[in-house]
Parts: sequence; C-alpha cells; structure tokens
Amino acid sequence: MLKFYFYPSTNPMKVALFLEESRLDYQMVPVEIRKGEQFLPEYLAINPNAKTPALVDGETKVFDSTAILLYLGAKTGQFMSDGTPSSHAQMLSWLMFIASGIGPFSGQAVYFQYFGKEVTNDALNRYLYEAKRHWEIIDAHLAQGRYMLGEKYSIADMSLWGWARALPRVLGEHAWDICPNVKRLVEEIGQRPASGRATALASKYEFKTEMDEEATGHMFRYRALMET
Ligand SMILES: N[C@@H](CCC(=O)N[C@@H](CS)C(=O)NCC(=O)O)C(=O)O
Repeated sequence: MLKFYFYPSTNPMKVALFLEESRLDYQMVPVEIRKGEQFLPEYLAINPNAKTPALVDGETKVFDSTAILLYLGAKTGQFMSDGTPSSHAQMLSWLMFIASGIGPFSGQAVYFQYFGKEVTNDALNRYLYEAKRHWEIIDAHLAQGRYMLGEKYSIADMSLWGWARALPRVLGEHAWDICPNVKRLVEEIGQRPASGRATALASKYEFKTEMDEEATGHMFRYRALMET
C-alpha cells in the first residue's frame, strides 16, 4: 500500500486530491511540521528537503508535490495530458510554472504579510507584486478554457488547486475579483467528491495547527541559526 506523508496544507493537498480522485489504496502518515517531525532522520531519508508531502510506494520514494503528481500520473495513466507532444508540453510548462512561480511567490507573500520580522516595504511589495503577476497569468490562461489543459482535467489543475484554495490569504480580500477564472476552477473542483474526501483528511488526525513559538521555531529555523 502507498504511504502518503501528509500535513494538511497547500502542497500535500495537491497529492491528497490525486489519491482521492484515483481511488488508489493509501495510508496517510501524519508529519507534524509544526512540531518538527519533518527533520526526523527517518523522514529525511524519504524527503531530504524536510518538507511535506512525500510518498513511498514499495521500494520507491518520491518527494516534492509535482514529482509525486507526475509519478502517480505515470503509474496510473490517469489525469495526464492527452499524450500528444503539444499537450504534454503544455502540461509540463504549467506544472513547472506552478511549482517554480506560483508556489514560492505565494508562500513568500504569505510569509511577509503574516509572519515576517522587520519586513521592509520593498520585500513585501516584491512578493505581493510577483505573486499577483503569476496568478494573473494563470487567470488569463483559465479565461480561455475550462481547465489548465483545455477540456481535460489533469494533474496541472490538481497542482494549481493546492494554492488556489488559499488565494485570499495570498492576494487579500480582492483575490477573487483579481482572479475570477481561478475562483471558477476552485469552485468546480470543490464540487468534486474527491476534493471533499481530500479536505476531510485533515480531520483524520489531530494535527497541530497553531502557529505558536514551537511551530515558528521549527518552520522558520533560520531565525535561531542566523541569530547565534
Ligand atoms: N516544493 C515542495 C514544497 C513543499 C513545502 O513547502 N511543504 C510545506 C507544507 S505546504 C512544508 O512541509 N513545510 C515545512 C517546513 O517549511 O518546515 C513541494 O511542492 O512539495
């Protein structure tokens, strides 16, 4: 059975959605990132990057949400492009844009708005600007088709869904006015039974969700390291 290393936040949720869509048999293994479990040696042996999600499939270990989506897509033959070189190229392009742009800029925009220490206007403006710019590119793309690959629901939509659900936290209260097409997709995926089951995973374990001193100590480790 697949072992899915999970914490209920943006990146693991992408994989949770795939697992529930495909109905693969899996065991959810909680990783309490706000208690520092991502740094345990046994977890680092699976994901040396000390982040969630990760997946173990027999002898195979996969880490990083995009790699896991591609792995599961190849394993099951589900939710991939239609197989033509041009559709495959589109899928890879959007997956990489989401992984290298949407995720990191949205993550840092959230960090500087809610958790940063001595945040300068320049840092805040840079990340808000870049996050918005990336989301506007996605929104303009979604204005042209129902899904990221046109009419085909794919891992590109699942990958986007992870952060898209949290868009108001990234771009503020006007997020859905800025990105109405992203809103449309989030609502559509929200009506799929699989997204309900993926979201319900969070309540299958009592995860620590408070962002208290213990949590920031683990998640923003650089602070202690840089201050010494
Ligand atoms: N590129 C990675 C990013 C993973 C990531 O940042 N995961 C967060 C949860 S959404 C995490 O585990 N953070 C723990 C930490 O920063 O210590 C992916 O897509 O899987």
